[in-house]
Amino acid sequence: MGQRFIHILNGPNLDLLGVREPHIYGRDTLADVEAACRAELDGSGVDLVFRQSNAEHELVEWLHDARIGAFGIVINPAAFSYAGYSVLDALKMCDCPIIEVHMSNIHRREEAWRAQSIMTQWVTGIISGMGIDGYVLAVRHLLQIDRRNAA
Ligand code: CA2
Repeated sequence: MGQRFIHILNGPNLDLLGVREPHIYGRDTLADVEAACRAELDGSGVDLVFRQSNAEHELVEWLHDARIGAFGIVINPAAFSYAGYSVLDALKMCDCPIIEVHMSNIHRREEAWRAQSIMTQWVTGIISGMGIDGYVLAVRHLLQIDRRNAA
């Protein structure tokens, strides 16, 4: 069997995780998220591609990469969740399980628009409100699906 990958993609402003609004998003940085996901994958034989961009077209390109190489995708589209139709189209081209993660509970935020992710209609599952644990839980779930499929 060749190399096997989970792709974790992060949208705009998430590079400031741990720096801005810690009361909502916590004090962990995106590097901490990546480390926690790598720890979860340790010994599984699965590799991680972990990326963040503030540019919509980069997420589209990375989803094209994931379409070929990934057996699972975790995506926090951040503000692209609400109007990133090119990201949604690219997600629709991926056949593997896709987990949408939001660190905050988007249904419990002051701004009602945060609850209206256009990605949710397409993704396999959504985790929201569990902080950075949401990423780790998503990775664990994808590994579980993969093990079941292999059995
Ligand atoms: O809860 C999440 O993970 C979000 O996807 C984060 C997005 C926000 O637009 C979504 O409504 C919910 C990005 C928040 C703004 O970027 C920041 C990142 C880190 C710290 C402060 C702001």
